[in-house]
Amino acid sequence: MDARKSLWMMLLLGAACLPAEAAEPAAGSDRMAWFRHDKFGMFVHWGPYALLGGEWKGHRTPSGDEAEWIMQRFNIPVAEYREMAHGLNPVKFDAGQFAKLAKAAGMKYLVVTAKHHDGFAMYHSKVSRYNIVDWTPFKRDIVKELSEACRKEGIRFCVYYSHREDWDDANGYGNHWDYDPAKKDFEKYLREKSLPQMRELLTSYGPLGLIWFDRGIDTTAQAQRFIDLVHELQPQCLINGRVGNYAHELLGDYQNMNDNGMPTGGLDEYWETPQTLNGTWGYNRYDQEWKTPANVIQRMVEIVSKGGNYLLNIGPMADGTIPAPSAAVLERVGEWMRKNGESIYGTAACPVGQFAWGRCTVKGERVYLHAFQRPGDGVLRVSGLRNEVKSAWLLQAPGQKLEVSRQDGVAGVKLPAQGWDEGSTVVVLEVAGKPEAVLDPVTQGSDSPFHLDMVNGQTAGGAMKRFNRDGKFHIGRWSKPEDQASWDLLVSQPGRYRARIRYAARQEWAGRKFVIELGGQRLEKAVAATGDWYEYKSFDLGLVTLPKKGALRVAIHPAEAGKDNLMYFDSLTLEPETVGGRLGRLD
Ligand code: H79
Repeated sequence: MDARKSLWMMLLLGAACLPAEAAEPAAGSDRMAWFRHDKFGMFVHWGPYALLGGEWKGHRTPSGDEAEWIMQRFNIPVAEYREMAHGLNPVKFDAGQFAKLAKAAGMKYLVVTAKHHDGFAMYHSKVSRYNIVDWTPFKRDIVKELSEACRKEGIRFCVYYSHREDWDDANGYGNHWDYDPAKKDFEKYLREKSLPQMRELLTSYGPLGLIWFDRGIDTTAQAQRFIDLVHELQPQCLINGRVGNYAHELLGDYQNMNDNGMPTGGLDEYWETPQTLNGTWGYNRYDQEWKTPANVIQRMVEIVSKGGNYLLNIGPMADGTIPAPSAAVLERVGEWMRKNGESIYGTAACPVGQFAWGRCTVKGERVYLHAFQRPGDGVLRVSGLRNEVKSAWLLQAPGQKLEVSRQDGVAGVKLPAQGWDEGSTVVVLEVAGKPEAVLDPVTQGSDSPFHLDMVNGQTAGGAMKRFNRDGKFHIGRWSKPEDQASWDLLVSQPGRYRARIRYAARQEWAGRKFVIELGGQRLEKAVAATGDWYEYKSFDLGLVTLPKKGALRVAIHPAEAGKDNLMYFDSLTLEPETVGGRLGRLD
């Protein structure tokens, strides 16, 4: 922070020195406690596709393709794929090895593909003979063995179930090469395969931590039948957001980022990112592009620093072996976790944002600084932390206190020359009180607009920073005046500004009044429908005046209480009116 900015910071103290948004998501209850604490899980993608390993009749799947998609990629006829699946015989499979590897890696839950899009069940289903027990010489129930092994090792057992996609079933979704899409009876598929298999999974393998649905489903009513079934049979079991239609209001207990996705800023909801160790989920013998342990550690830290969970995949081979390179990476990550787990488990999102040298997580009255790289002068600078720093030490050397300086609101921690760890070196800051941020106001350059969005805004009341598959992120869930989003601005050019707002609103929400408070001014406008769920549009709100230099608060909220969401807010832009045309961002 330069001197000018820190002067402004002093002026703003009191006005803009807000407590950081609660790092813990507002939604949820005790059902979410384990999910909030555990942070790190193992994903297992395993099915008949492992036998092909990314190759069909001499043709490899193109690079970037995922090996579990091979049936669809080559439009393999059901009869041929089924014939191939008879050969699945993972004689080297040892469920204990999977659970022990997860445990050694510091993972706390395991999610296995009970049925992927190819329609093959990796458990003994009575609904369809197309399963590992009835269809293969192996004749053992993999889901059962894994569930037992996980319980023994203290790993929470969970299943993945592709509830819409089914390339084997004439009425399932996705196979257009064997079956005529026009003749599909999807309702029959739900009634006769998908929902009954879900019932089997919920009644045969003990308590499940969560069900991981994938690919969404066409209607909210269909999704609700799965949700109701889970709630009826296992009310504690969590449901991921992919249970519902991706283009509608998201359902479920938590949201998944896109595969391998990362939010730009903190979200106010529970979330998880699924990632793979190489470029495929199912086993592909040609994909040897493994992430390094350091890279995996940094990805995990980044996700946890933004309040999310990390679900990391292995793709076992057809004989039941876990590919050695993936096991080796996980073991190294586990070594790091054994030493540094305190800075991951049970922590919450970092209230003070991202640093050039790394990230942070918080727990109680501690801030964990994760240094990915050592700054040239060996000093980790932390700006924006409101609390007094009482003491600092390397997580692995608690006896040796580190020197802490404080200048212009920036804390500096002198790193020792020794004790550097792979991926991330963790420094513990013991601070006075719960870690909170002094929020940097949104500043402007010469003639440049203010861009106010979910990353630099603060939510209060019921308003939440949320994920959606289509529009990526927005602020939503606000229905009454206390549900607000706000920004603190530092005006350097007083004058007239054109205000533009960008949001998505459904027909039912049209006409609701919203208020923009801007210094002393109050602008009241009506929400206009923009189209379907996540169709964002920009609206010109006219000219506003930013009367003087210095601090100014902008807030937006519903004018009065109503039953619906006000809008899915994307951003508010304040553009200086200049002679000879507008400057800045144009939509
Ligand atoms: O189970 C894993 C994926 O198979 C599944 N989700 C993760 C957890 C997934 N389902 N759908 N998608 C991912 C997105 C669809 C990607 C596709 Fe493709 C792009 C399908 C066809 C083009 C990737 C590239 C798969 C085949 C080629």
